[in-house]
Amino acid sequence: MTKERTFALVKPDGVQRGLIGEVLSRFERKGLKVVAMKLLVVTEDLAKSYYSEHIGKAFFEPLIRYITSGPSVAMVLEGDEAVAVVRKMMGKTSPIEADPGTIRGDFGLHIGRNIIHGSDSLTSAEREMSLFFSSDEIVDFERTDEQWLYGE
Ligand code: DAT
Ligand code: MG
Repeated sequence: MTKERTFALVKPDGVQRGLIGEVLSRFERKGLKVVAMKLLVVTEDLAKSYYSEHIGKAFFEPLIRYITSGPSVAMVLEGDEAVAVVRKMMGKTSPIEADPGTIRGDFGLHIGRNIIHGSDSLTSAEREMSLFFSSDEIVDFERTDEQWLYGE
């Protein structure tokens, strides 16, 4: 097993549309462990570092306005291959193209309002986790169902 930690964010549209519980519930039922979580309004400075890879693209300014437009819920999820698992559960960037059964495929209609973010690699995960959480806000613990999730 390759235990990983990844970063996910329920974006302001997900919070306003009452989807925090739905999203969290999917991750929990999958077996991913929530090891850090907070509700916050992403500031412009944080948004710009978080999305620095997109500086200069046409959608950058609207993206910054969107992500800072209201509260988001940030979390760190842990589990076997968590980075890839979360990306799969989110679906493609555009909710129009995202498969039914994925979060974006089930709840979105527009690329500029796609409900959730998830890190795309372990390197991004490390970077994003440290932008949103201090190390003492990420908690090591065992979930009692782990032996049933992973076997021997
Ligand atoms: P993802 O969120 O799937 O990792 P990304 O990192 O390429 O996608 O882009 C970050 C966010 O920027 C994405 O969730 C929504 C927005 N975005 C990306 N491409 C876009 C586009 N062509 N038009 C409008 N918004 C876009
Ligand atoms: Mg991305």
